[in-house]
Amino acid sequence: GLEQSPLVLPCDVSSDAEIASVFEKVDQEFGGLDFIAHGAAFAPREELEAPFVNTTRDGFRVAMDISAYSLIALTRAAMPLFEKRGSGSVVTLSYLGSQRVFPNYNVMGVAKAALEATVRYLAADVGPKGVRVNAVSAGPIKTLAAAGIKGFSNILHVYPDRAPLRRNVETSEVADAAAFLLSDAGKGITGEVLM
Ligand code: 0WE
Repeated sequence: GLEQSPLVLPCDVSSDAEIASVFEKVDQEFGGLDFIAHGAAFAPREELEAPFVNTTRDGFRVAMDISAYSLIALTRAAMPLFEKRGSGSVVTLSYLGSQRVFPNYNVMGVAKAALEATVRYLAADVGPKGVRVNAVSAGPIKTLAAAGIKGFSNILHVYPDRAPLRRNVETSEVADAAAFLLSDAGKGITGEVLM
């Protein structure tokens, strides 16, 4: 069963060929798909440290490709598998830097704004096929990727002073929100960004 041998596959989300290959293997193994949890994001490190006005054309392109376009590409590739199950649900991860300015978040904020708009356009497009698309906008989490980013640890320290619950979010709380949206508990919710 799945617990004994989960299917773990690498996937460069900037490659349509690798995306196609992943869903081909999922189809072979399971004959359909219930949901996607999308958590891919990347901006070249320099873009998170240099002044925003110095954002490079290539840094912008890479951030948008990996962090926003990949949701469209993965959802498209999953549609035939969702249709085999009669419905599907997609959740992606965003951050409030899409709506407000956070020091150093820079081009990632622009990419998250594009990602959240992508959630709404995808939701409208695939909704008639029974597929829902939502985002969870998590607070800052001390991950390996975040460690060492200029300004990140300051943000982590400011949230407990200002957030309504006076603390940072836990990873399990982000997972619970995603599980809600992915499951039938959220079956009437689409095109939403859940804080
Ligand atoms: O979305 C993010 C970070 C995603 C991210 C992280 C890295 C680090 C390593 C994207 N690209 C890269 N590129 C790398 O080379 N967050 C919500 C976490 C985060 O990152 C920040 C934050 C917060 C919060 C960067 C600056 C300021 C605040």
